[in-house]
Amino acid sequence: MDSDQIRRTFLDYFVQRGHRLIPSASLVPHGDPTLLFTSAGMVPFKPYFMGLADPPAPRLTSIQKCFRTSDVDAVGDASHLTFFEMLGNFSVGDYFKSEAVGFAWELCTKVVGFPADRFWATVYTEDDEAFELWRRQGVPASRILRYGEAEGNFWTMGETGPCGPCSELHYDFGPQPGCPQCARDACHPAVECGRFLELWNLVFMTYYQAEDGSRTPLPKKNIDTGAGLERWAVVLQGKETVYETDLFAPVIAEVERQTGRRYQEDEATTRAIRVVAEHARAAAFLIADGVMPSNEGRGYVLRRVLRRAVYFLSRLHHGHGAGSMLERIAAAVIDVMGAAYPDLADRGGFVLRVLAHEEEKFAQTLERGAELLDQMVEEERAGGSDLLPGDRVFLLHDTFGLPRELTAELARERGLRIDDAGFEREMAAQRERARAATKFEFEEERLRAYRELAHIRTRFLGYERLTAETTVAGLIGPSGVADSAEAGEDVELVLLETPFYAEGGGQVGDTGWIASPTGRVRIQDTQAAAEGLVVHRGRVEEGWIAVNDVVTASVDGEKRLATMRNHTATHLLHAALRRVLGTHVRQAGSLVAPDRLRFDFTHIGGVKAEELREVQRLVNEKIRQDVEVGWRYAPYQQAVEEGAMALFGEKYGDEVRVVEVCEPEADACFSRELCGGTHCLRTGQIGLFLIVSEGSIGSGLRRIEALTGAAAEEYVVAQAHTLRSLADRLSVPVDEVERRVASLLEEVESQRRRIQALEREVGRREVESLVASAERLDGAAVLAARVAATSFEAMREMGDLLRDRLKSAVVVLAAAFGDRPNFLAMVTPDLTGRVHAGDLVKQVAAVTGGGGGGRPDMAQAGGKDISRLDEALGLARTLARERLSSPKQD
Ligand code: ALA
Repeated sequence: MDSDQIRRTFLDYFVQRGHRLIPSASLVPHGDPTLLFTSAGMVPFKPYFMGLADPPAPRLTSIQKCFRTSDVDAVGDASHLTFFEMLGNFSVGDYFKSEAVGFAWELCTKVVGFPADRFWATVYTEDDEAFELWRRQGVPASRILRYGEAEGNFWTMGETGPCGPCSELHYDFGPQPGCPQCARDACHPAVECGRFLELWNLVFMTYYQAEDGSRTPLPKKNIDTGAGLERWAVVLQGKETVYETDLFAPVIAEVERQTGRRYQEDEATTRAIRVVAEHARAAAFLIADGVMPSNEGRGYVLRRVLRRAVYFLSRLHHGHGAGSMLERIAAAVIDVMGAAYPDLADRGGFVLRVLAHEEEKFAQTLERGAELLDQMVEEERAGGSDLLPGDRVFLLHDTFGLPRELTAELARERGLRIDDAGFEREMAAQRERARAATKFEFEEERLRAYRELAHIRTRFLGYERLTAETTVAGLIGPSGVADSAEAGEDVELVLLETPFYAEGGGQVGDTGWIASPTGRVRIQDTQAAAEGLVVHRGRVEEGWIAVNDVVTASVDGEKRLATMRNHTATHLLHAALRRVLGTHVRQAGSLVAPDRLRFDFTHIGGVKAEELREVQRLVNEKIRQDVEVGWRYAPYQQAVEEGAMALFGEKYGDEVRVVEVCEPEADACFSRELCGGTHCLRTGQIGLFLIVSEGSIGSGLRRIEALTGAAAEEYVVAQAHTLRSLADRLSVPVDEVERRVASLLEEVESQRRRIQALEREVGRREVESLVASAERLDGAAVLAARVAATSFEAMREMGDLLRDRLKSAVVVLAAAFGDRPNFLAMVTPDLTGRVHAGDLVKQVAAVTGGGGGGRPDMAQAGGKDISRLDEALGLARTLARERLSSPKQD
């Protein structure tokens, strides 16, 4: 069976048994800050299991693309992957253990045709029911093992989330040579000698695990299963590792072509080729789902994977600089996977550009990191150590992206070892920082309250109106669900209907008032706590408010209208960018607030001023045409087929809202997006659109900030005012300001050049007198003097002149600038064996309370106490004399 047949067979089987087929969700989990990546098939269904949202059907099946960071360092062996496809069937409160076991067994042994006598099953220690179920399918009792939590038979998502005991199916390849347990006929799946391969995990999902580790029952009993497509392919295609299956073979072949190496040439080569292939595949999928390389969060994980790929490529190809090897390898990935994942194929061009860009950049970083390493090695050696400390290795890894393996190798070539334990400590500290940073700060109390209120579905009225008469359906006080709250207390109110928009799709939540006959609540924010559960956050300002109160909810209209202008303008901006820059442009983030809009988008390279002007012109043209902004509901698939821009991370749902700006007479719409936000009725209401800034916010990512409506007007008025007063000060009319400023700048520049020339002349004369004052010691000159320079650059220039004149010399110059003493030490190459400029300047600067260092021939340092400058120069002279008269030591 090729991998596509496996996918089809699996899905057909479950669809025929009443399961709704759900397409793979994005690798970036939608609305779940507890997770960096979609790491299992059940992730998009988490709200269903928790009872926070209704599933589209009680039985679901999917093939979910997954990414896991836990095994990055193990990639390269036979089976560990960062990216993989998980086949799964799910029951949300529908069938349970017996059907799940029955389905799995029938599909494996009757439909797919795995030989039944190769299977072993594992069950959770005390799960007699599961044990009995496998027995009934005909699995011999000797091959049903009871494993505890330590062996992985209690599945959890992570620190929190739905979880439950699980039961696994393992495939037995037969005894492995070299395995003592196999030899004694005592081997079992937990031994990990390569004999067993886990093919399917069935989770009997019954609990919710809270942050403190406590487990409470979920509303219903559920089934969540996961089977690795790649592993099935290994067995069904009779291969030894995933890399030989049809999912990887063409990619491996491309790595071989690019590097001129052979897979299985030797162990290290095989591993490197696998890492490159695996990481190229994972990176391509991550980028296609909107992740861009960066230094934090998801982007950092992507960057790490990419850099490992480039590093291993450089090992395979002896040096990088081969250009876009990774790009061509990823093209092979897209060839293999594009049919099953059309999004990957659609965004292929963009994916490849990002990869080529990152590869090129990292090649440079690798070089810079290597230079820095040279410096560090020198310092350590000078200090008599042959160990590169862990914090240095970590710095190279963290700041310069130099993988530890590479640092170790380069250091070894220079005769140093690296401090592995120290590096591990730094890494552990960083992991702890990262963990603390990504941990969801969610008070358990509040989460519990939301689950309690999850049955309430607030109807949103805010597309048509800004006030509504309605009823308080739920109330959350400081310690959970409550009946009432009074003046001074913070509350979250849940209403039966609401005109308040809950933050989403980049648009901020509405603010306003909720008033009852007995009290008033100032609403500062509106959020969706779960699907359909809208909470209005605020503070009771007067009286008190209670559940079942009839209230008037009024949105702050002026703010909301301003927000609507910015939201509609955001859609026009997105469309205009795609017209002007190309259709690779995609929204990567967006903020729609009352006072401004911010739009992040993917685009490699800069945006020219005239392109930006054209974008702004197009948007304003649409505004002047005063086109109607229409919206309607449509099935997701239809909307996407009609060309609606679906954003990354959009969740599959039956009906989506489409917002479009179409002129009646034109056949194509200017803008069409899936969007739940609130919009102007007509584009003319935006009034004016002004881009106030544009720039890069990371590789391949750019940000535009813009204003509309009254904010844009105020901006123009303020700018005009500034220009007017500038013109007044320059005593010219406004349209001559530019010329006047240019001529003033020219004047300043020519003055600067004159001063520089003068300074240089003074410096040259100073050099002459310095040369004359140098002391001679055994043919070498020693010079330590104060000079009038005002920058390190000027000092270095003098240093160079002195070197040329003195030929063999130790020179220390001191100058006062920036209120501080500064030092430059220079040693001619014939003397660096005896005097190290870096060490010298360090000791000298220390006299004035400063520090610094550098190369053996040139170094600089800054000090603090200017009154001790002469003393410092005296020490410089003494040290230089001492070292020059000591015997040469090389
Ligand atoms: N969610 C389960 C897993 O990831 C099936 O193994």
